[in-house]
Amino acid sequence: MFILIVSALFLIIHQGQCAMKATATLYADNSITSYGILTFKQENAATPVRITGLLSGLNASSALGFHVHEYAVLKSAPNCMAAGGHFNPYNTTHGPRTPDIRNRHVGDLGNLTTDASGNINIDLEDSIIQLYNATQSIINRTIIVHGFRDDGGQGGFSDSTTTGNAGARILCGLIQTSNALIIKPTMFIHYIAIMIVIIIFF
Ligand SMILES: [Cu+2]
Repeated sequence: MFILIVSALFLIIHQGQCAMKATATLYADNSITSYGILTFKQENAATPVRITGLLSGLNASSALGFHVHEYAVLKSAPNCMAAGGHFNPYNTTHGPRTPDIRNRHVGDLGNLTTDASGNINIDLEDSIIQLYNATQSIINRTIIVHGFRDDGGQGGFSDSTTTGNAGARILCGLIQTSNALIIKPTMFIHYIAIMIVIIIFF
């Protein structure tokens, strides 16, 4: 019983403090061919989301637009068009991956650049997208890699200010939470402290 109470208290205290993690497997449009898996990790709601992963089999030495689009797609053989437009809860103008929300959509993540073999080793951070349950959460939305460079709204094309003139949706994947929260070492210290306090007072 003791343990149950302590565990319940512990979970309440730590809700929102555990790191959150999500993953997305990227497929070619309407295909079951996977091009790699991306991992999204955020320590708490006030820290950036870190995106890591390896994508391969793409055109060599190319900048490819990279965005979170609004709607979910199927986990496998996704129809990338079903993801709708850029995730843009604040109705802002399209822009580059900047910490200034006034000059981008929440889902605007700039470009990925492939190496000479057509691979991308992704490791980037963004301070606007969220994994926590907020207006900016990207969970159950779709990550998309486009065929061309995102001009960040500056290209002067008719779709520069909406999509960055990034071209076709070549890869997409549903962003899903990973079931396990990441337990930090400090949480055990808090757990033991709560146990001691309860034992002393009861
Ligand atoms: Cu896009």
